[in-house]
Amino acid sequence: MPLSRIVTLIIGLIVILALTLWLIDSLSRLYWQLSYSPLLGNLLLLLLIILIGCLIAAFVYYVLVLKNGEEKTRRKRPRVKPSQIPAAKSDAASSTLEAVRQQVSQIQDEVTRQALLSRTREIEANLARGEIQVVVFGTGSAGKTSLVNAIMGRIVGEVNAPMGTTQVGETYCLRLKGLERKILITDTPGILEPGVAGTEREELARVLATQADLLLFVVDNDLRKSEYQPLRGLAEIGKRSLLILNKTDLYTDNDKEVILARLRERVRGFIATNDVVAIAANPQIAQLETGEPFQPEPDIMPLLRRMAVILRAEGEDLVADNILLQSLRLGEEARKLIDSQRRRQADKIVERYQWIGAGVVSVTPLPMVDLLATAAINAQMVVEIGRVYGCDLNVERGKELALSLGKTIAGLGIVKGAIQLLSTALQLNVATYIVGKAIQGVTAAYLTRIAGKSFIEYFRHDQDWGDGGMTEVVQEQFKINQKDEFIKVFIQEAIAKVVKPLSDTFAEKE
Ligand SMILES: Nc1nc2c(ncn2[C@@H]2O[C@H](COP(=O)(O)OP(=O)(O)OP(=O)(O)O)[C@@H](O)[C@H]2O)c(=O)[nH]1
Ligand SMILES: [Mg+2]
Repeated sequence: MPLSRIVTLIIGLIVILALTLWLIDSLSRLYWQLSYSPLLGNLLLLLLIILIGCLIAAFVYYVLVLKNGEEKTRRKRPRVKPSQIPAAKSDAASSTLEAVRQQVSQIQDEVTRQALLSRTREIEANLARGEIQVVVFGTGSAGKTSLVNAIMGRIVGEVNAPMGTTQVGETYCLRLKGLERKILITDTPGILEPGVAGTEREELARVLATQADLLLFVVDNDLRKSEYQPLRGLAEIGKRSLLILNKTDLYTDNDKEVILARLRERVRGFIATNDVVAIAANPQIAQLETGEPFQPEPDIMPLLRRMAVILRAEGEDLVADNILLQSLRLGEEARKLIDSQRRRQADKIVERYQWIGAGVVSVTPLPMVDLLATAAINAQMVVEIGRVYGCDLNVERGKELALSLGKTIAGLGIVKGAIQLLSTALQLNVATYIVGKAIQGVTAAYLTRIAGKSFIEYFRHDQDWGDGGMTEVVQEQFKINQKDEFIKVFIQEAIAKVVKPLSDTFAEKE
């Protein structure tokens, strides 16, 4: 409690005490004066008791009502400290980041792992700093830098007619009245510019746009298709965006309204009508009646007003939502990287087992075609693929899975289909009598591959065959592995790994 309040409180108490003493003294005197009449004395006493009772009742009532009222208003308006990100959202972002960090630790490539870790740290730092990032984005020469200049009230970036003036993202700091957070405004290079350098700059601009808490998408006319797509894409990932029609000084009032209406219509559904605003960031020099040149002031008030409303009302949410969004995107990126890392490992396992199976079947040919399907699929391969995906299967379960997949392959007639496909391809490369000897081994290798690839899909989707079941996954893999370019490579490998060893054995026997 501040000192001034304590002093006031003490003085108040002393005054109240003095008044009470004076009151008691006056009343006791009155009582003695009335002592000649006991009735009057008792009446005075009764009056006093009633008065004190009323005072106590009023005090209790006041305390209760006040407390209730306070509670209600507290419940109605949860008081969030202005500089604090809503707790639930920031917690969600923190736990998502924690999950991402755990995912990242599974990535084996050191450089990629470090890069992702540094991005999680960056997001965390943003969460702690809590600045609002406004990114100005749009086609080259739409007037992005001019807008940043006008907002900052001074020349901060180079403005020029040809596209590509802004080469890198430039960030400036701004404070808005009534908003505790700092606002960082980032100017970006234009999108949709020609050439390799243009594409690279666009890539940078897009990265900056996805990091924005609030996006200012600048156009200088109706939206082109090439502008609509990135704008819609960004809105779809949940980016809070304003669409800004710049250079309105070049249009008549009527034309300006027509273009604005058209823009609002085009973005209906993902940008609200009042989030489409018209400005003139750097109006053209006009001529006064005297013939003297005159530079009109930038007209960006509609944008500043809208930005202020949005940032005051949603600033905290925008920051939290964006951090959550970025954490989720990073998580998705890490998930994809882990998926491709696991796939590479699992592919290696399949590669290894397919030729083991081929060798075994070549030495002991099987009497029935369908048996080939069940024999080719090695339970150990299933267990190893499962392990890559973090599933600990025992060999029994591996056998069960291998057997049911083998039966599915046989039931779908894939064995016969594969024999046909592979014999035709082999005949183009080796003598027919060798094809006859080698075909079972080569088919076994091929079936092991189809099975292995199907199991990869199964483990990738958390041990789920999907809506179409095992059959659909197997058919899909058979389709993928029938492609000419794959068969060519496979046959060359089969010749080296199955046909050649077999021919060598025959040659030795002869
Ligand atoms: N008439 C008019 N011209 C403008 C306005 N705003 C910008 N310009 C002009 O448009 C041209 C491009 O402006 P910049 O601000 O450099 O555009 P930019 O979007 O930053 O361009 P890049 O950095 O190349 O992508 C310049 O010649 C500006 O003077 C405006 O409100 N009215
Ligand atoms: Mg620029």
